[in-house]
Amino acid sequence: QKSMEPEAQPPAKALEKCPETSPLLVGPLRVEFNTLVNLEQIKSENPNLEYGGRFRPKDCEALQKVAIIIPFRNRDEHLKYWLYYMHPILQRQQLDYGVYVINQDGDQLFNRAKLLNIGFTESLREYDYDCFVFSDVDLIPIDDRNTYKCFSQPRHLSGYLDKFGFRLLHNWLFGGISSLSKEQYLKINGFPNNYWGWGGEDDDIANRVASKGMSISRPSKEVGKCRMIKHSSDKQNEPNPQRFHQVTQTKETMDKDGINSLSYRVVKVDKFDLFTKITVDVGKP
Ligand code: UDH
Ligand code: NGS
Repeated sequence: QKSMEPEAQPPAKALEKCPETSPLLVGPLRVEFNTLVNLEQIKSENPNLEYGGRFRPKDCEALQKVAIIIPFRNRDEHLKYWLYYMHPILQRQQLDYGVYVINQDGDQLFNRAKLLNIGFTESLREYDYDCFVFSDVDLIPIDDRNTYKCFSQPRHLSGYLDKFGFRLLHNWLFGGISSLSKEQYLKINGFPNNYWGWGGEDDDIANRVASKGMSISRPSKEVGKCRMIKHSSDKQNEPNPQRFHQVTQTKETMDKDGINSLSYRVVKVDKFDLFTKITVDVGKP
């Protein structure tokens, strides 16, 4: 008599850790922003993504759990390119990752660093991330060996931009794309909340890093090149006239302004196939 028992499954075995260097990497990539991409195409090209823009490797246990935080307002065209290029790269890097687009509601002055603090907080409400990659929406690495993970020091992943002839402007540059472990981020009390408009917030973060005895690490120039999508200036993100003074005050301000003083209101959370969008009210200056 035939048994109705389901076929015996092998006992669930813990996955082995992924290797230090992913065998799936291909190196230099072709990145251009001339042909339009659409979300349906990106979805069908990334069938292994989970809802909300989550992924973990099937065959091994990722070495890091990475939340990717994108400060955002009104850049949907850039976001499509970001998703188109980054999802395949991040999967080849064998990361356990989630993509969080932190969308500033309203039309007050933009506040990049505060949005990044919010991304840190909100992503941790969902999952036990141990590493945070903060990325502008318009930057794409042109080599997949530039891994979106955390290192023993805070890392600047976008030091060599096409718009500067792939030259590093100066050694303390920290804007664009950066990564900090949860521990590194908390050590500097997160990021400043009071840089409204363009500029200086990344210098403040670099000051925080230095004042806690850490340094900025970078990939080699060979691996660290990035392209930026050309665009015109945004509304309500004009250069902040106070930034030159503010960056001289980091040591005095950093202990009271940061993740320990963050306040905001979540307006809406949208879970899309390719990313999680969190719309927030950051207030005004
Ligand atoms: N951002 C938005 N919307 C805005 C402003 C900024 O999404 O309205 C985000 C976006 O992720 C952007 C990042 O914040 O990549 C940083 O914005 P930024 O304006 O500081 O930097 P970006 O590299 O431009 O985009 C630099 C100046 C471009 C002006 C060139 C005109 N001369
Ligand atoms: C510095 C800004 C930084 C900025 C860097 C590069 O001067 O926020 O230029 O900007 N600091 C101040 O203004 C105090 S870039 O030319 O890449 O747009 O990141």
